[in-house]
Amino acid sequence: SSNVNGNKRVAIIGAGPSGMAQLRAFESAERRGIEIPELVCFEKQADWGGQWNYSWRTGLDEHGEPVHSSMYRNLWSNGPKEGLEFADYSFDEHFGRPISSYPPREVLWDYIAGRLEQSDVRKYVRFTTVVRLVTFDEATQLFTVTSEHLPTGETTTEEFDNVVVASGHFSFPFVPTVDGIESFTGFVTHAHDFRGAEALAGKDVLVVGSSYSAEDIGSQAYKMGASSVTAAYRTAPMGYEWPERFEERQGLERLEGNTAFFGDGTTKEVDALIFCTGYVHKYPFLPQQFALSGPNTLYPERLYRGVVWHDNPGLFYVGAQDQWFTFNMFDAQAWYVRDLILGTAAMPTAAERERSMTEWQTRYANTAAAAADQIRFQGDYVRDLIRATDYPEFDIDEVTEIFISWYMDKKTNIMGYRDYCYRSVMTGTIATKHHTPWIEELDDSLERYLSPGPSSREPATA
Ligand code: FAD
Ligand code: NA7
Repeated sequence: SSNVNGNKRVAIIGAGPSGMAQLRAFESAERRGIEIPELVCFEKQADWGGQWNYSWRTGLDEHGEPVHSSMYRNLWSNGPKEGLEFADYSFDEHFGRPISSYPPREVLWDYIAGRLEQSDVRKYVRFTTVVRLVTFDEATQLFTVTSEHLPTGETTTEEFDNVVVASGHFSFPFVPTVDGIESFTGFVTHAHDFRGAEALAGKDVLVVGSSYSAEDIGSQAYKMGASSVTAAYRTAPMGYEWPERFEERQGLERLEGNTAFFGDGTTKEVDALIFCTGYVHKYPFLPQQFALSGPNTLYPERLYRGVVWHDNPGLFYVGAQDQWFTFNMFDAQAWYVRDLILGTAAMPTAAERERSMTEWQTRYANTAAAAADQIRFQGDYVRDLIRATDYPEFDIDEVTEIFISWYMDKKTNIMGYRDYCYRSVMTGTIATKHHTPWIEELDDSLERYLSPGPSSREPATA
């Protein structure tokens, strides 16, 4: 069968953490002497890293393409790095010493990229090349991928045995409307186009939503000196112990000029409105019969084991679910997808896939809404995949506990949780405290992060 694999061609769409995990998975098989298919990874940006590859641009990029990344300058990991650590490439191995539990964006980008820089998989990536269309030929059982090299406009059409969709799903903003918003003269945007909170200093800021983006963009605005932050939730408040100048209110009902009206009958004058209302699954290069749609969920429908497109099992998705686990979950998925493609894992029959999807869907439907239960569900999902592959097994129960502690830390100290430290389940190393508390740190660069920092020259305090 090795010969068969050598003749196969696999397209990977996207070189973010999920596409990079797929490259790594094939490379690790190759290192064990297994013949791998010809890989072509299409990446519309000029570098890899997906969301972690920061761009100052918003709207359309220099080629007129929608800007992919929703990252902002000041983003620091919103969960402990001990929850996302790769099982085959530790933070210790990359940085050569312990670091803190919540590194800024550039530090995480460096870590993701560092794992692949030890191999030559970059040769498989066609950068600044966007996938335009994927079709499937029933007669030949091959996929046709049409792509465009953006700098030259050159269009290429090629055939592949398999396609792995790793294009992310936090790029196309979901933007509801608000009655009266036409009369609002302040600044309006969506989290996707938010790049930094400095310009919000002295402003009364309204964020709409109650998930990660509302929490963190609200916190960034607070950190950078907003006069006030109001978070308008639809279903349930975040419920943290917010500092003064930060509050939650139910339901943004309407705007009249710059006055916001809430569900409890109160009003607030605001200068800036940021929709933190989430994203939609959108795959402009996929015909409807291949395109995932629906809500941001831990178990999307029609995906066997969260990765196989049930209606055409030659097509895979990596990273399509909502995420507590991230990088190591993408690895687990990519290793399993690799084994299905190589034929070292058997593709179950349609009936078996149906049975499995129903079982997991039922279990998911019966999972309580509480964070701890949702985290455990995803932990079990990741474990199931890892056991099916040779990805290094790690203590998922302990990682689940780390996530639950993180969740509690936020309850006790929403503006200070990033100063807490966790122990790696991969190496046993305990994270070190960053030299400067998050709330005071205004320089998010890798250089500053790895420097001894100002406090090293000051006498130690308790
Ligand atoms: P992406 O990172 O989105 O990468 C997809 C890639 O596909 C991109 O490089 C894109 O250019 C490319 N692409 C898309 N369409 C095409 C096309 N048609 N042709 C060619 N290439 C294409 N996770 C954490 O673990 N910790 C965090 O702190 C954290 N913070 C986040 C903050 C924000 C603002 C957002 C939006 C997400 C955050 N995440 C965080 C979750 C994030 O989704 C994952 O960490 C990770 O980036 C997902 O990887 P991915 O490869 O699946 O998708
Ligand atoms: P999420 O996690 O998908 O959350 C979307 C939020 O938007 C959620 O609180 C929703 O509230 C809220 N929402 C959606 N529609 C509306 C309307 N119409 N009105 C009010 N509120 C609404 O997206 P995020 O951007 O926070 O996070 C996505 C990723 O980016 C994540 O992985 C992070 O790491 C960064 P609901 O509870 O449904 O009422």
